Amino acid sequence: MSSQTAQYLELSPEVSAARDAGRPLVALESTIITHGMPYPQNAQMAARVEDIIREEGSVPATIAVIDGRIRIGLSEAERDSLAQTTGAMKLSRADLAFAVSQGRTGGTTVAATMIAAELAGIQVFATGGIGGVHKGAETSFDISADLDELARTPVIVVSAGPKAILDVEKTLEVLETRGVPVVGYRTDVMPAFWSSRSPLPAPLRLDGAVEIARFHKTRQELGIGGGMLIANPVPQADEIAAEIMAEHIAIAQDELAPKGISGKAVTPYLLGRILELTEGASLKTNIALVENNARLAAKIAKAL
Ligand code: PSU
Ligand code: MN
Repeated sequence: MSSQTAQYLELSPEVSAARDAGRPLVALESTIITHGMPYPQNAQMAARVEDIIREEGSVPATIAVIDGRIRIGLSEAERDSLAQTTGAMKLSRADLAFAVSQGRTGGTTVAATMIAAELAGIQVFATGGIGGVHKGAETSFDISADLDELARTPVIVVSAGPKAILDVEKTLEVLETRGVPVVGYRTDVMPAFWSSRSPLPAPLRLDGAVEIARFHKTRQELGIGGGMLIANPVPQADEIAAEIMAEHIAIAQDELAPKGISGKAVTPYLLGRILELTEGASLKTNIALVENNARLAAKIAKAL
């Protein structure tokens, strides 16, 4: 990392020591904390996910922008305070540097977390679900910057698939066009975030962390840039059936236009509304799938 870049990054003592010792690191995002879940479940989820990564023998690095500093690894107090911050920005590639230059605080989306992870030399990142092509994108043009980031930044993103609020079929088409491998973990079909299965085939399949690490290494050695998306199904014990979720998603989706909700507000609105419609069940499943992704990401980091 150049000193020009380093001046903006602040590594926690735990992350810094892990880097010096060459220990495996796993990045975690923070938009899921600031915009994806309510308090206090967001804070509890963020703490638990870090513990899971430590239990698996890797070191967690929760990434966020706090008062204009790109923070790689947060203390418990900082994480908890971020979880209660109202008015945090939702940062992607377009506005990460804006927040830094203006001394602002924000949660980093998948795209912004990938950028920061790469700057810090972290190759694996666990989240819930990535952003993608929204339903109705043919008129709204709403396609998440997460997809372009996967195409350009060499980080492995472990997810439960694109969020099921999206047009998953179109999301897969864009990922293919941009040259992003989508790997089903121990599955031939794409998971659907809250549900373990969708009708769509997974483009590729691997059954172990070592195989995923080998695939990533091979891509790098061949000079094929960019990241990859791992689609890790939510454990069946925690899933909600896709047919049930489809009804809730349709209700929430139909409220967007009348309420004038667009742009960055779409995903947080849909997740919040679906939480209400499922009386909290969607949040329980969301937490379970993030934990499941953290466990796999820690294993991949070790394998690398
Ligand atoms: N995974 C979750 N909940 C979330 C997100 C991921 O379980 O809230 C966040 C990620 O930060 C992702 C963002 O990058 O949602 C997508 O937002 P958009 O659709 O506006 O690009
Ligand atoms: Mn969008």
